[in-house]
Amino acid sequence: MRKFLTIIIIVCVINLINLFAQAPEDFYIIRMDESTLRSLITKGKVDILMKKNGKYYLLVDRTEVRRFLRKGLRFEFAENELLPPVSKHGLNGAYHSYSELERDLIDLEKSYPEIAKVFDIGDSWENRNIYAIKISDNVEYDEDEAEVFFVGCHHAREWISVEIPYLLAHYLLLNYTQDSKIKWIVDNSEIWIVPMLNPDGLEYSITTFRYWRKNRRDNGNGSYGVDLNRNYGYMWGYDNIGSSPNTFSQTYRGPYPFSEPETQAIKNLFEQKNFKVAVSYHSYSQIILYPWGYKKEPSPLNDLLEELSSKMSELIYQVKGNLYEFGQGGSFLYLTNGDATDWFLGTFNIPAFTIELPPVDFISGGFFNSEEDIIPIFEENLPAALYLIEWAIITNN
Ligand code: 0X9
Ligand code: CA
Ligand code: ZN
Repeated sequence: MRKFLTIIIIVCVINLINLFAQAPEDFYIIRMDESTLRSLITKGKVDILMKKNGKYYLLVDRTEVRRFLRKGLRFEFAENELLPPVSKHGLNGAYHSYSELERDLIDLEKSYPEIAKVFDIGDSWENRNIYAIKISDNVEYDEDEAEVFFVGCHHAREWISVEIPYLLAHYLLLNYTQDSKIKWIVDNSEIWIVPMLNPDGLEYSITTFRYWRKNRRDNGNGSYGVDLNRNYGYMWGYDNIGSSPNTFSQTYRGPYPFSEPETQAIKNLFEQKNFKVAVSYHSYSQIILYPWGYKKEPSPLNDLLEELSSKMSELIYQVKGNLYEFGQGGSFLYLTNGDATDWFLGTFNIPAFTIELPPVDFISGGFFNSEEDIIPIFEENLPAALYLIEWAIITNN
């Protein structure tokens, strides 16, 4: 009897250690087979990281672990089996870390002082700068030209979403003098690009926990982070399906709208400018989404959004034959409230898009894109980005 008790205690202790030591703070990677996963799927609710050797890897928080244990689901903790791909170039390889982005943006400004200017539009919780680069002729002046907006990295682990807007800036500057179409675009618009909205989260995903999604607010109860893409002020907290009031949740919406310095920075910029169109890059899924996210009914701009995304999808397809499907976020993917694009459209009445970059699913890599994929993904997205800027210029006149 004594022996039996001891064994039970040891098993409990091991489980407790697993619970608290597998991942930093409140997240765990667990592994399960397909039938277990099927019994659990309620659309959009499980965070599947990838499939490997026939098993599914999920990112779950503490409350979910408890729930699964109570339900008697069969799963194992699997933290150590999913390490980030090793790279020769540095901590996050060919992807930009915070300081690499800072360096490269400042380099761009130095190389193209007439048409590029870097702005520090706000500070993160951990005091990193949130950088915007403005690209236009007479860049020092706020001219009466179509203003357009591109942002990446609301979500820390979506590393590819930093590279696409960064490379867009790079491409426009590099080709300004060589390519008359690019010169026309740059001369007639003011292009604002924020490649890394969530520098704290990004750094945390590089150094500590690859699957980190939120920012790094200390919620004061042992949990960290607000989902920046649930913190915007339009229909914020509309329901608990599209965002969560629970600080431990991956989609925690924050204590109030724009509670985060990162979303504040975007709010301030939008209040000073007069943006005509906005794009927010994410990964993964290879789809183009537009508002509403908070409900399934179409927005007043639905026809325009439909037209622009179908054109973008076509332009992307023409580059390498990759199909980006498109549709309204709330009906095509899942419901979200307080996301950036709902706020852009709901507050400023402009077309706004979430572009979920490749890969298409978790079986093809999920949040991991190999370094070799960065340039091809940029190349296929470039014509769509240019098309939106041109559209903004033409409709501005
Ligand atoms: O959930 C999100 O914030 C975005 N997807 S991600 O996997 N990158 O986190 C999608 C936001 C788009 N809006 C809706 N689907 N409603
Ligand atoms: Ca200008
Ligand atoms: Zn995202």
